[in-house]
This record gives sequence, C-alpha cells and structure tokens, in this order.
Amino acid sequence: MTEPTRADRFSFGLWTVGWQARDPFGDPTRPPLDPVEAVHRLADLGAYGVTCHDDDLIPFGSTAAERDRLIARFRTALAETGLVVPMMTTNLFTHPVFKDGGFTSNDRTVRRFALRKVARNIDLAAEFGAQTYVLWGGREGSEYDGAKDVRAALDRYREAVDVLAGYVQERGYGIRLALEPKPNEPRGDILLPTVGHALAFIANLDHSDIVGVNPEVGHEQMAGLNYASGVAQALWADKLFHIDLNSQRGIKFDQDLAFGHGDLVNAFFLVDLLEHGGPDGGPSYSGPRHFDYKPSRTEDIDGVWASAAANMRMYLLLRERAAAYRTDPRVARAREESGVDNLRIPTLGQGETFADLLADRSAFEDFDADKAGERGYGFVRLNQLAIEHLVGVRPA
Ligand SMILES: [Mn+2]
Repeated sequence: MTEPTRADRFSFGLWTVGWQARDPFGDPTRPPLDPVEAVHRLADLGAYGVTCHDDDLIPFGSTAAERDRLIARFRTALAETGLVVPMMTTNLFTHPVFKDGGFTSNDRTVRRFALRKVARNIDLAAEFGAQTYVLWGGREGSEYDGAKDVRAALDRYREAVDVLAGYVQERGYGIRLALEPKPNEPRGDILLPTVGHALAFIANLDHSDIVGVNPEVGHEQMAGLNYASGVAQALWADKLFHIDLNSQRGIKFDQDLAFGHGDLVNAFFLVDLLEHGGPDGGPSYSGPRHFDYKPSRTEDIDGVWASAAANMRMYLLLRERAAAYRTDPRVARAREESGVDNLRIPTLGQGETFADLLADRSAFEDFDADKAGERGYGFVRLNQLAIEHLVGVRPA
C-alpha cells in the first residue's frame, strides 16, 4: 500500500531531481542529470508522469536542429518507460532578459518575447499530450514600490494570460492554464502572491473558464498561510487544476523539502482533503499528485533518488492514515459532536426567505444566546484523534 504505482498518478518536474543544488551562497554540489536518465529512474521508482520547463529539456538558445534532437530522445525515453507528460511550463526567470519579469516587464519587447516563448512551448506541450500548462511568474514583481505600476502590471498580466488562453482554444489543444502563486523569491514581492490573489485575478479574465491555479505547499506557507485551507478554497471555486506538493518549515526562504517533512499535520489534512473531501467522502481532486521539491543540497545522487521516493511514500502513508481516521467510528462521533457536518446544512431552510427568518422569533427574540454560548465544540478532542491516527496509534 506504500509502494507507488502508476494508478497513484505521481509526477515530478525534471527540475526537481535534476536540481544541481546551486543556491545564492554556493556552487552546485551535484553533476547535471540527463533528462533521459531522470525519466527512467522516476519510472523505476513508480512515478507515472514527468513535467518540465522548456529550458529543462532544451537549453535556452539551442539551435532548431539541437532542439529536435533533444525532443526526439526524450520522446524515446517516454515510449520506453510509459511515462506521460501531464503538465508543462515555461522558464521566464533564469535568463537575464527576464530580470524584470516576462509578461509584466517594464520593457515591451521583453513582454512580446515572453509571449512567443510560452506559445512555442505550449505547442510542444500539446504534442506531448499535456492537459495542464502552468504559469509561475517568479520574476513578475519588484523590489521597490516606485518601480512597478501594479495596476498596469496586472493589466499586462491579464492581457498575457488571455492571449495565451485564446491561443490554446483556437488551436483546439484542450489544455487548461494554471497560475502558480508565490509571495516572494526571487523578487522581493511577486504579483499574485497567494491562492486568493490568483483566484480574484482569474475572475477578471475573458477566458476564466480554462484558467485555474496550481498551489504549492511551501509558497502559501512562506506567507504564513494555511495550505490545506487555500487548496480547499481553490476546490470550492472549481479551480484546482494542478497541485505542487513539497514542504516548508515556517516563514523563511522557499525550502522545497520533501512532502510531509515540514508541517506534517497540515500535510495530513491536505491528503485527507484530496482523498476524502469530495462528495460521499471520495476524492476531491483527480489530477496528478505532482511533486515540486528540491533534493537538499547536502544529498548526493543516491540521496536524490531516496528523496524522490520519500515524497511518494509520505503521500501514501498519509493517505493510509487519513483513511484510518475517516473510518474510525470515534472520529465520526467526534465530528458529529463538533458539528463538522452541521455546517453543510444551509442556514435558511428550504424555501425559507429572509423575511421568514426576520419573522422567526426562535431565531432571535426567543433565542437563548447565553445558553448557546455554553456549548463546547470538542475540537481539541477531534484533533487529538487525528494526531493519534497520524502517528500510527491504533484504536484500542
Ligand atoms: Mn517552491
């Protein structure tokens, strides 16, 4: 049950296992990893998919002939292993041309170049059969409040996303776009810093129907936010198009730790939400379980593969623990006593109007607020049961 299979739909970015561990203070600690080897190793470990930025596969500035050669050998590796490419994305952050952003650079020629770079890779994503195209605007932002007209930047961001969504539709690719929020790093402040900001932005698009979000654990937690809660709001808005699993320990730089190695309790409730948050206690999300982590800089190549396996194992362990939590009758009773399911009942009765509520003396005039205020909700007891399941305590 903790051995990953293709049916678990685990996927990894080429940039994750392929990260050479260069950080702002130190040189790489690992040699480059051939994408073809990454595909084979990930398949051996039980992943079903691999994802990439354009530049992960085809170094920036490659000739057309070199590009074709690199794509062909990658395609061969996919055919040999059966791995799929469920998602692709564009690197609009590494090359110096993007130092002030891609879609929202203060230089219009850069913005036009960025759109072309994305469109070219969307064509490749369609060739690979990807269903989701992620847009992470890591350089879309600024360090100085006077340097960026935020309203103009949001106009240009909207223009870019709508143009690209229109392109995808016109080509009949059937791909959906997913915006990935992040509060900061590499820019001091990044536009669309949280899931909530991104959802509000999407509501203002002409093509909002095919644009959703790709929330990443660490990105929300870097802002001190509750990741599982953000994902729940994305699900509520029907906008959870893709997900980036990793972990983070508190408000600091983007750690990209293996899934579950940071806030384990929030990871437990995230898995519970994804696996049991749907109608009738079934899954609420059916897309890839995608890991966007970085093998720590201290690890050698064996540690890279051990950490990749750890991500999947953590997800499966938490899935098992969440299932035990859900089927425990003590949990069902505690949830009942806590009113967890009461919240699903609409506040007004069926057919009841607001005028009816205003006329209902039992709701106000005769309501004993002091008495209702005496009630205990038992949330701590419920949470203790969750933690006991999480740490593997079996019901007596
Ligand atoms: Mn990250």
